[in-house]
Amino acid sequence: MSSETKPKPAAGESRMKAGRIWFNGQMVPQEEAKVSVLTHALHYGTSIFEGIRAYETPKGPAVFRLQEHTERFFHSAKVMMFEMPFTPEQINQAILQVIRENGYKSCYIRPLAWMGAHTLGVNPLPNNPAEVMVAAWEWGTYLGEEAVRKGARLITSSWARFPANVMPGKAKVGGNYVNSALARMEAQQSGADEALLLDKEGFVAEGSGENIFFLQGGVLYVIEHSVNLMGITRDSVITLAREMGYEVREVRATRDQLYMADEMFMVGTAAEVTPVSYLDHRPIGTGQAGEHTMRIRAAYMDVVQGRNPRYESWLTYVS
Ligand code: PPE
Repeated sequence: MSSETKPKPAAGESRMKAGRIWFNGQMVPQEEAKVSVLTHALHYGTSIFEGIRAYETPKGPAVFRLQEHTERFFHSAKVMMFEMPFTPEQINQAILQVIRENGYKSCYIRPLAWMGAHTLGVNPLPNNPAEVMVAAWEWGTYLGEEAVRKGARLITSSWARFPANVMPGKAKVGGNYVNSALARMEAQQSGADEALLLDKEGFVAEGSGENIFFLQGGVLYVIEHSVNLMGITRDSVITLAREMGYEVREVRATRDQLYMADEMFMVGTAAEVTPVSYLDHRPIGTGQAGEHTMRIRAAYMDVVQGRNPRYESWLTYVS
């Protein structure tokens, strides 16, 4: 169905199903987790967030790399000078409580902190301390099952990834995601699954919500941190691939280098490990999901789903 013929929800109609939400310290039904239209973050993008997944494992649901995500959440808060009214340990407990109370076996978890509705005007600080919530919902594959099986089709966005002296790209700030949303809409409207963003010099930066890897001559290359988010999945995949025997090199790459790659894939909490089959209408390798990519994906899924005892320390069991 094209976007024109899809029935549109009325403004304010709830489509998301997140069950019970931890809202400033209280568990409340989704319908009650509401904010004012004068919320500073709604006007100026002054929010910070995390994206975390919990997976079904043989020992019950487990959160993947909870400590690292909570640490990044508080680092983002520091960048934005948010006073956090809760400790990292309280946020960890809130996350586990949300999963438990909603009875999820696996889910995507979204902690969010934002500048509230005390005053408007661009200076956010009168709105401290920040408000905080943790919601979770069931979220399947990020770019669809077909992208996982056959590889995603990407186009290079006409929107560049913002430079480091424009926006804090290492922090997960709500406002940063206007850049991602513009790129993602452009890709989707052009019939692609996802956008590749270049930095202002024209080198490969990242996807709208994923870090980029490619294989060439048996070596696994990963795009250097540069202006990109320091992805936790990226870090996990580098560790796993090295253990699997791959030589992993961090590089600054150009888009034509990707056209010449044997394989390419994207990684992120939501996207997990997603093969890329086409970039800018050119097949990557054979134009299918790469063989090494799928091995790395399988290794990643084994770890997150608790089938690899070596990486138990990356899992926090819910009960
Ligand atoms: N870059 C960007 C810009 C980004 O948003 C993400 C996560 C990554 C890289 C990968 O980071 P990590 O999840 O730590 O491996 N994108 C999140 C948002 C997805 C969304 O649509 O919302 C995510 O994957 O949770």
